[in-house]
Amino acid sequence: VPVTPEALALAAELRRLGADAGLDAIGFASAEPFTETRGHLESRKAAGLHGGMHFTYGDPARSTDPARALPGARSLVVAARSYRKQPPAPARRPANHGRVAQYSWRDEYAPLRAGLAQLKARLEQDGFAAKVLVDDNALVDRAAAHRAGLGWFGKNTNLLLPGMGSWFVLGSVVTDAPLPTTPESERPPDGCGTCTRCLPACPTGALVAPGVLDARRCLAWLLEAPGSFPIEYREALGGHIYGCDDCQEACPPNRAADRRDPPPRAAPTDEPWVDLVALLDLTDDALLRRFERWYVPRRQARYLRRNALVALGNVGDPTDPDVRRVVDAARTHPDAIVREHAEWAAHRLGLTLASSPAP
Ligand code: B12
Ligand code: SF4
Ligand code: SF4
Repeated sequence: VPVTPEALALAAELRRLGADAGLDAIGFASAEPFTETRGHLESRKAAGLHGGMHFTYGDPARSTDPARALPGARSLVVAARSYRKQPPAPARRPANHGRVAQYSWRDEYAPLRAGLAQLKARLEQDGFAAKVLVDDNALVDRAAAHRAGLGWFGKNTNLLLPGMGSWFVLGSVVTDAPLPTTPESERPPDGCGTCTRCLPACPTGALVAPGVLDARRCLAWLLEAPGSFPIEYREALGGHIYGCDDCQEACPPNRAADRRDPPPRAAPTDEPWVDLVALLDLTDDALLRRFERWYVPRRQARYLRRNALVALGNVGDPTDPDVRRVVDAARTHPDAIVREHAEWAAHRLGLTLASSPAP
């Protein structure tokens, strides 16, 4: 499609608008189906690497075809928004606390969505149809960002932006507007080179080959998956309670970006740590309200308890009477899943049941 001066002017204006709305990088891509990514989704699903995840794996044909989300789709305006922050004090884990991945210290998707909504409104002003898709099962965000020239696929499967690293959330506006797209020759080249640091940095070996993640082992997924937490990965969970950043923290381009351009300080309302004892003390209703922003399997509080018990088993202080109390209480919980993970935690902490008679 020939690029008209109007399309170029509109693209320039969208870039300006996006920058003003706090979007760190913007690129344009054609809305043709992502055939290669569809192949990746289908072959990985066939090999079981999706570990039962639905998301984009539920209907790969749909999630790789933007026209399914917006009939007549021609272009994607793809944006990245940084969520990197310097941890607030204390920088080290407080006693009996679990660790939250940086993308969840606050709602990072809302400001990304708001920025993209401004671009959508500008497109609609010219009579085009437009739809915002952020972390939605209808679009493969990393593949869109890659096609729009925002970055390269790291061996940890994250999309890295040249000079800026991978601490970004990604989203798009899909539109029927004809916009200039980034030609393949202008996309950033692979920036990993010979580095392979992320592969051994994964505590469960979930990066089974460069660029290939086995969700059955990925802690970020296991914390979101229903059922029992696989026993073989419980110790590896350490203190993680939501998400996992290990393969990004090990990544040299992320470290270099932080040195060059130190991130802003976290706000007092950011939540890098969660008090696991306080969590286990909440009622089911209060638990689900308190962690409303998190993806909790089937919105069942039992899974928050399960995760907290495994994390507490790993990082809890067995001499703390409150730790003993919540673990003991969970050992007699009516839910068998909670009981089983409490037994594991008690064993790992070397606790005997307070209420059981002395041998
Ligand atoms: C399902 C999902 C997950 C799953 C599976 C992740 C995965 N790697 O597949 C789980 C729950 C584990 C997960 C975890 C995380 N996720 Co997630 N997740 C998604 C979701 C919903 C779909 C991703 C998807 O379709 N994966 C399918 C596979 C096929 O894609 P892929 O892994 O990206 O694979 C590409 C590479 O493998 C590459 N490739 C293929 N062959 C080869 C070979 C080589 C050598 C190389 C280098 C690459 C390569 O091509 C593939 C694409 O075609 C998206 C949102 C969305 N709608 O897109 C967010 C998304 C990918 N997640 C995101 C984030 C932030 C995370 C976490 C960092 C959160 C956390 N701290 O816990 C972790 C990172 C874990 C990791 N190493 O990927 C961001 C990614 C931001 C970025 N800069 O890349 C997204 C885009 C959400 C968003 N809108 O911002 N996530
Ligand atoms: S998010 Fe954690 S568990 Fe998942 S691949 Fe990265 S390091 Fe491994
Ligand atoms: S750690 Fe190295 S190999 Fe892994 S994504 Fe970062 S640069 Fe690429």
